[in-house]
Amino acid sequence: MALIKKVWAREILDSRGIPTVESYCLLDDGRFATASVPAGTSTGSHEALELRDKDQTRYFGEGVLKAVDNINNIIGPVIAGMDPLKQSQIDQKIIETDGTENKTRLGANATLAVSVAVCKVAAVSQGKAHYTWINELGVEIGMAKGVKIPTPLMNMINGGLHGAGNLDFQEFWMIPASFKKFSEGLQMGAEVYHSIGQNLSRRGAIHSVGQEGGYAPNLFTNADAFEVFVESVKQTNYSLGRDVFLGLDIAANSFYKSGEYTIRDRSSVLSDDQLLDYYKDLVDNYRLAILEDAFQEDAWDSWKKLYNELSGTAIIVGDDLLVTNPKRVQKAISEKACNCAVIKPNQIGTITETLQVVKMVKDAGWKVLASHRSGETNDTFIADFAVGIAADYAKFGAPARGERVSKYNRLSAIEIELDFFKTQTK
Ligand code: 2PG
Ligand code: MG
Repeated sequence: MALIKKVWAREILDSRGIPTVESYCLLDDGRFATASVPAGTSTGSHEALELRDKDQTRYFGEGVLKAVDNINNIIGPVIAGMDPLKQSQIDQKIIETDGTENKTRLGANATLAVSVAVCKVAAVSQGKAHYTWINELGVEIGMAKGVKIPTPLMNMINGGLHGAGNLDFQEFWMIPASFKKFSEGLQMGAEVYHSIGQNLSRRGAIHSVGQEGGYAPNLFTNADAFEVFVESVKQTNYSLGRDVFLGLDIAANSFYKSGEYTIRDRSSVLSDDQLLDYYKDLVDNYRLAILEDAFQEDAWDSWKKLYNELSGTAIIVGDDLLVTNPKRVQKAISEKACNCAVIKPNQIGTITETLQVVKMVKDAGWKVLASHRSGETNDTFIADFAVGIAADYAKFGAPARGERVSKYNRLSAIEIELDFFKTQTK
């Protein structure tokens, strides 16, 4: 079996024009794989550390040369000679070499770039698809065998830290429901996306796009964005509440300050209870099916209340609350704070740790939502990862912009591949 010969890295740019890490893993039989890591804009404060140079003479301090250096001079030499099929041993070695709770020595951007490159090269060297190998790694730690194409949550309107500054909620998703094949769901998303674009043009609402390719319109309130959404769906062949549903990543951290939430739909600031009442109205009025990060990341009591009152009607998702961290996920399971977890490998820093969190989430009977970041590259690994862990949902942004559609298109390719193999085994 081929062993790891050399690992190296370089600094590249992500979709926001901000540096990120790309790594390269070479085996002694000449096979290799590269991996690049995404980065968040609205990051949770409990995420593993993304190491930035803070050298103000380069990229306003956002360079990642230290992380690159950590791969070239620390992680690479430590895992050279190891068997790439031993993902958990390699990740364990990286975790021990880092030796900190939150990857503060090496940087989660360095550790994940290597962990993913190893995972990919292991798949390549066995002639397996990435998603197949990821599923096998999951089975190794006790997850069920079997892959699945997730339902896409397509981000049509961008606000919050991803938008142009005039909507508080970060992501307004269209969730296809009446599709049989993933490719049909994707088509529904693209059609609704164009309908929203035309609608915004008619209203004269500026519709440049935000960080994830959704429109970043010039509207007055968050409720206006819902109205545009509803009208736009009516102009397609689909009906809201039957063919498509709406969902939100509220990313409430971004409009929370000192115990209060400020949104432009209300003239005065809102307490947690008032915000919860507002959400109840939204769920009733707009058929909201999924709500992510409805409260700020440490408001555990409000999360529990939200779960109690709305989990019968909508799926309650934690992202900044959970940050793909086993301790926070365990707490949320015991305290009944949500019933779906966003899974972002770069929030924790290795593939093995991410899989362990996925297992924990599934064992609790929760839904799994595999997610990209707002700062992306054209690496499509997260699409394979979503299929390999049999995620229920995946969000890769709008059905537009290269770094977003590359992942949706990868899901369509996997669908064709899976159909082909199904017919072969009949
Ligand atoms: C989120 C993500 C991805 P960011 O909040 O869920 O959509 O945004 O990567 O900026 O944290
Ligand atoms: Mg989020």
